[in-house]
Amino acid sequence: MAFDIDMIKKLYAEMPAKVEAARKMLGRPLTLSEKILFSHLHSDQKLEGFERGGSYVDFAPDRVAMQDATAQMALLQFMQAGRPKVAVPSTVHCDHLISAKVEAKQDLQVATTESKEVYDFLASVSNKYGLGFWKPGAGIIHQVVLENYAFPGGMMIGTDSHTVNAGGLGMLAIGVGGADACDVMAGLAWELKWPKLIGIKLTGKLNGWTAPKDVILKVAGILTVKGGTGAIVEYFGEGATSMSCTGKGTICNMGAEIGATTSTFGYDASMSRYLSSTGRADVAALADTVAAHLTADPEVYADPSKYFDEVIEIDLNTLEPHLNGPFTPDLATPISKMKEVALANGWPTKIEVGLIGSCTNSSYEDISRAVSLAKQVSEKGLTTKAEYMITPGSEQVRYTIERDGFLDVFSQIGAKVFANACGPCIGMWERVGAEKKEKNTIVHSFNRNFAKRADGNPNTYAFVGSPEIVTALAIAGDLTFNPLTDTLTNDKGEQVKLDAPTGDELPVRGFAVEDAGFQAPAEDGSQVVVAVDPASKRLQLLDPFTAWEGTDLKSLRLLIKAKGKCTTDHISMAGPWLKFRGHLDNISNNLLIGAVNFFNEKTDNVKSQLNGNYDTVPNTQRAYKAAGIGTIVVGDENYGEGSSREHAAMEPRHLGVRVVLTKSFARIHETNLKNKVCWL
Ligand code: MIC
Ligand code: SF4
Repeated sequence: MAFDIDMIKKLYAEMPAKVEAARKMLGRPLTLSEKILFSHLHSDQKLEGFERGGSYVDFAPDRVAMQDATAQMALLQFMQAGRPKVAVPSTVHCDHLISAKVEAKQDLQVATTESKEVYDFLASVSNKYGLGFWKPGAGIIHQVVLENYAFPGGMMIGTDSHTVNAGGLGMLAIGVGGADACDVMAGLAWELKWPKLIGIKLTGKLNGWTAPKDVILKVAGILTVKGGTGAIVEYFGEGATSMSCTGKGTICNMGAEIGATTSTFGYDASMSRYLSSTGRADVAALADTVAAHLTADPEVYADPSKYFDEVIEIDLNTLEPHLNGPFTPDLATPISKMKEVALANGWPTKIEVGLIGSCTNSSYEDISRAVSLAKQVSEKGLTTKAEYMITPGSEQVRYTIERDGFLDVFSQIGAKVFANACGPCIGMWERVGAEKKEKNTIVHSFNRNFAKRADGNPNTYAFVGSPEIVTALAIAGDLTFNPLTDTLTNDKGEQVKLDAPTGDELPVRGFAVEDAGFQAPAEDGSQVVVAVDPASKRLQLLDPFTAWEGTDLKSLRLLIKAKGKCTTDHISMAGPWLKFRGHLDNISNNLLIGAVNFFNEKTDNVKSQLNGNYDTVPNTQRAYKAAGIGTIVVGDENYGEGSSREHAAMEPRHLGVRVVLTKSFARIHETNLKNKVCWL
């Protein structure tokens, strides 16, 4: 049975009347996104014809999810709210703090020792305030949410930009900063600018080497990293309904990379199958009763340009596999053009490592299709040229793929299986030799490939592809290899071709797991004590920021003018810094260390206007702070692209930056900067 089934029942019971009222008020058919938005208006929010991209509207999301790296700050804020319990079902997932070094078991042990203080804190806060707690090793937040909590027509927020993954089950799931999560857990309304709507019609059917990932790689190429800003992307058409539910999740997941508020798909048979196979036939049965409200009105998909602000059509029959990168997820190259493009750009073509998994691409279907390629290595007398690594998305998937013999096949090609956690995707990869900063190429099925993201090496060229393409390229060890047309030389000196991947959408024998890693909270948590050691290096209780003095800001000094891309990874780097996510002062020592100084093209090297000397950004800023001098940070376009981490907004404020001036901001970062944090 599903978690929180009564909440889902209530929502579905009220949905028809709410949808009808909105349809009547607007006097036209509704898109799916509008149906979900209108059925989640906060009780104090008046129903009206909101202006897309203009009106600020109050919502009541159904649930909240937080991962360990962001939950610490969100829960430190929630503890100040004075509530005995969270107001809506909420969960915490321990996935970001586990380094990938040796293999799953050993790495997990290291993490549970090293981060014990943080895990204990998160577990006891969850226990006290009624949040579900998913232990380290249980899996990556977005996979665990998809397997357990996501449901068609629901609205959730999560303190991670890839919360949008749950759109694969027909939700509106939106990434936010911790202060927003704190508001909703405290029973307050959640505000969002009424989004614009982009409709993407998928015609035809995926076939051969092409996978759901290629849809979003293509879309990212069309829309770029900021093309989805302020918009919900709604997918529809025969190509959508013929695709698996987890494939839809992959597409929605990477919608974060085009800046979209979220992405979603209408309820269909693939979602019903997925719900049933993950033990939620009850949710599928309920959804069937309101199925017409869980997708757009038929008129909308028949004439989409009338209802969406922008419509894109993609023919899956002819869609080619893509590889996006390096250094940005929107630089899309079809596999047939890669050779030419790579050589023209001087990208290193030898592939050192292929990595599959992550929250984006670790479904049973993904793994089974990748395994169908790994099997061909011994069948065809090949050897795998690159290293190959797997990070499963959840213990349920890991256990099931082990049972079904997939991990054995992978081990025959020398694969390493890391913990069910973020690992290499977020820089928690202790890659041997990365410190030498050598120019090299990796391919992965994750979602982001900003400089330094996976292994901290600025010279690692990372390309994003489907698990199938990543596996084929790891076997070939060559970025210019096109598995659709090219051959490989086997141990007999023959030319052999890889057969196109095949796999199962869902495990034929069903999912299985021994310990999924869930810990339910205490019925009455009032006696649970949450202790934070004042001497801790990892956790620090929050003090309110000083309020604005009410007068104009004058005589500010320029801390840094950042050149080019300045993502949240540049502003508050992850990897080794993740351990300080619960300690604002300590993590502030990474402030803007990845940003390129416009004037000398260096990172973490700025001129102090106090003494004319060059120093690191945090040192320079701390000196201004000590002298009581406010500063200004200047950025370019789409500043703060990427993550939901509010540290990127809190650190500058904590250290005394008064103004961030840019041509434009990414949505979540803008909200984080403006946010009145709820403990103020
Ligand atoms: C990411 O993929 O960048 C992260 C790490 O999951 C972040 C969250 C964070 O910064 O903690 C995200 O996408 O929001
Ligand atoms: Fe974790 Fe990477 Fe997914 Fe972020 S994108 S949640 S770091 S696996």
